[in-house]
Amino acid sequence: MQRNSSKNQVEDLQPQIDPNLESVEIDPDALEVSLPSDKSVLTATSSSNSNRVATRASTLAAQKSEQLLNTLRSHKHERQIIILQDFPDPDALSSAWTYQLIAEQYDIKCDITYAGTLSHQENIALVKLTSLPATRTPLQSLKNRDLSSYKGYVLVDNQGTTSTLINAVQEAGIPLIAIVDHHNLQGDLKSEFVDIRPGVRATATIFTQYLQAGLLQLDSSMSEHVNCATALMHGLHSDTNRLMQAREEDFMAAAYLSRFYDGQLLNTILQATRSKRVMDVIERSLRNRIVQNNFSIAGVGYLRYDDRDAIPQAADFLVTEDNVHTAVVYGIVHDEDEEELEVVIGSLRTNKLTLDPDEFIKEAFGQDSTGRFFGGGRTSAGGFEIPMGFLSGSNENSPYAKMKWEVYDAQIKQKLLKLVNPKDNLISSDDE
Ligand SMILES: [Mn+2]
Repeated sequence: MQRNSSKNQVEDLQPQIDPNLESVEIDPDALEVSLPSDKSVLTATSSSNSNRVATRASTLAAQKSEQLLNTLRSHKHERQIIILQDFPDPDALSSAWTYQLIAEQYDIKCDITYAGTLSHQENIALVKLTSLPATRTPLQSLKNRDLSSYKGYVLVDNQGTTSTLINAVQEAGIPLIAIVDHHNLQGDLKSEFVDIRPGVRATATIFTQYLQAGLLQLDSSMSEHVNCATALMHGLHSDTNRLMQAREEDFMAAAYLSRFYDGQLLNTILQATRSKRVMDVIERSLRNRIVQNNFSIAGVGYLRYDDRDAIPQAADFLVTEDNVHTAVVYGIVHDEDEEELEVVIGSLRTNKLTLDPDEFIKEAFGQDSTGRFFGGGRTSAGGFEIPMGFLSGSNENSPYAKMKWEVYDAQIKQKLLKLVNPKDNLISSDDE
């Protein structure tokens, strides 16, 4: 703890004004609010526990903001690539955008990219309505591209385990500059800047704290800033189940964003409707589900890549059944662009406070031969991806495709039911 240096931190946070750049100025008032003075630290010591926790959290946020600022300063005029999970959600998209806007002040140009699709109707609406600058780059086209212009890559709302682009970027020798996430630690990637805070409910909260620390002065007369604040609000909302699982920090972030975001725009984004194909997958999950010990488990068979997000939506729906606290939905997703690419994708949703989705999924499916887990999670939600490798494709032979599904379906159920069955007592027993 370097609390005694907090005053210096405030000074350090003042960027050197680069005459070539316009808006690098940081508001010292904004800094004062988030950086605890020595006095407030003293007060916290003698006050309640929760205050101390809050102080520690805001000290951490301030320290991280300062570190990020220093990192950006040392990479001025460079080009970076921000890699999101293959199927980015609003939290990832809005956080990446915020990083891009912050970095722009140091003449760092960032391309935001992901390999999969924006399959959730709300995500498509978010990107379209806010003009969010993220583009899809399938693995093959990234490999074909000259990546030498990128002097660094950045991971936001993921730690590389949910992106198929990561290996290509690493093989191109691009260094990892920053990683900002709120999922549990997934591995030991070496990065210049690391801010991984599993206690925070949304990466959007972390980025809002950077804004509050003065890394970027939002201006409500600029539509780009208003749209970005709206996107962050959406990210925060969706990762906290409409704030129902939000903690103090998330509420504080939402309060700050409320000064800038466009409520009407957010409402329009949230009103995006479901496609028929998503409805069909939800219907299949209802038909195929088995309920045991308050777990609802459903395999939905084959899905097109574009409909991948129907899986978490089906899990969201199944968990609303009376007497169900946890739902797991999975299916085989095939990419029509890249014929042979098939992957089992699953989603977990839980209302059970004592069930840790990250632990549950790691326990259920274990690791691959390189030690990488097939999935993980955060509070109340988790997911997994199991590549099908040699068994991918050849589905034009329908008895073969059926057989393949049955094998995967049986294997996944087997692994899940081992944990669901209380006799094995593998899930930490609490109230049972
Ligand atoms: Mn998130």
